[in-house]
Amino acid sequence: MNATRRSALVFAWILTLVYGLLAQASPDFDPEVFAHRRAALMQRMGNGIAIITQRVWEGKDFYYLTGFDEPDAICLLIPEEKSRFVLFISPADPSRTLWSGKRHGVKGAKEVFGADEAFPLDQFEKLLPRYLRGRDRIFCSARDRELLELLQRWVGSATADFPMTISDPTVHIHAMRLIKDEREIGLLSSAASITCEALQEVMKAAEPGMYEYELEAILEYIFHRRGSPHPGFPSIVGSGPNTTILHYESNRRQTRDGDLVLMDVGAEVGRYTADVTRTFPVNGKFSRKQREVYEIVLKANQEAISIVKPGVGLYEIHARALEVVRDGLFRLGLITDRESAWQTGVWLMYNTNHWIGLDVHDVGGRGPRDGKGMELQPGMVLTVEPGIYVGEHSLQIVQARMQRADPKRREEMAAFLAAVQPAVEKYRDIGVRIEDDVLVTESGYEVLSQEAPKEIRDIEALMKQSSYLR
Ligand SMILES: [Mn+2]
Repeated sequence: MNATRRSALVFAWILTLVYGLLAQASPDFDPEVFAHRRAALMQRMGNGIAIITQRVWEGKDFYYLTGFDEPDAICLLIPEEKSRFVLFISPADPSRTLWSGKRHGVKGAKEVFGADEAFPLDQFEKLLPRYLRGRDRIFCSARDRELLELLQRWVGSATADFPMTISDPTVHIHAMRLIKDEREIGLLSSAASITCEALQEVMKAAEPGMYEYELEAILEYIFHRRGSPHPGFPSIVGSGPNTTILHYESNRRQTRDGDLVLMDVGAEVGRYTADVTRTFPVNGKFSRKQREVYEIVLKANQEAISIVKPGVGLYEIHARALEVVRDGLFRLGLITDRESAWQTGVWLMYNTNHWIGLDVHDVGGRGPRDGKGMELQPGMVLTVEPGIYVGEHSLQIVQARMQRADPKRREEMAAFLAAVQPAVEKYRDIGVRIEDDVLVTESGYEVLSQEAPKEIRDIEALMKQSSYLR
């Protein structure tokens, strides 16, 4: 090996090292990742041009393709041009920096985000025709009314060399977002791990008399200390009757001895959010009736997870959970007819799975409604979150429906209400949800949130431990 070659190797080695350190310093930004995604989308575009705007609901798609998350930006992707990736952004401006922080500006758009060309946003309308010319198709979101109106003014105008067809690329982008790569799985896995550690700490610290927001504070303290800058969505911390409110977020109630606490929470790491729910007794010991409801939900959670593997349909996972819940509700006397879907629906009223990712309810759809739903594939990450909620409001919903029902149906509903009354008295204000984050693997599944205990004996044992945060 000659000296020049050796020093070149050493130089390359130092570059790799420095690059590695930089990449570590900012785990959520690696320009290669985003370039790779753009290339994958552009492969499906032929001689088209994609115009993707950073507006509220397109935000995550924009980030997914560019890594750029300042508001008010537009991205062009043009596979057959020399400049394949063009950004229009708000320019760097000291008075804006004073109020709301630094912008990357035109220079940063190119240097940091790898744009081939970048311009201030106010030049978009002027420069767009230049990029449209010679393309045979425009890809833009059907929901982007403002952009569509602008395009309609040009497309079909006298200038014949503008593309005439507009199609929506969203379905392609969402299909890509549905399958997570190694890096995304790593981020979701850290997010889930941090969430589980925080839930463990809350279980150790919890005692009757604490306010829901105190439990929230302990949870989020651990999030921040472990590298999650904020929760991926507002933390749900419901105690007592609040456990039966699905999206309870006010978190102001003082817990009492004998309450269950339901926490539906998720740390965000590198823009990816976990979504985990645990339900536990604030005094550290499940009562007999809490245990009865809890065991059903736990079994539903475990059985639904156990069938996760490639090829299984999303609705099949849900159906398995529902079956276990239905049998349990029948045993408890909360339903009278196993065959009646509406009866089970009184106590479990939602679909028990959704995707997670950049959004906590991530994109990708559920597949055809009538069949088994979307087929699972390796790299998908879904929640499995059955629950049972014995809230007074659920009975009121049945009563309201009764008013509108035909006489036969009304009779059926009245009979139901009368028959379940004793069980409702017994289990009133008990709400239980157990939610895990599950990665579909080649051979089956991996539970990313398994560090948060969910077996009754494990929860009770953990809650006996002392906490430095009480
Ligand atoms: Mn969820």
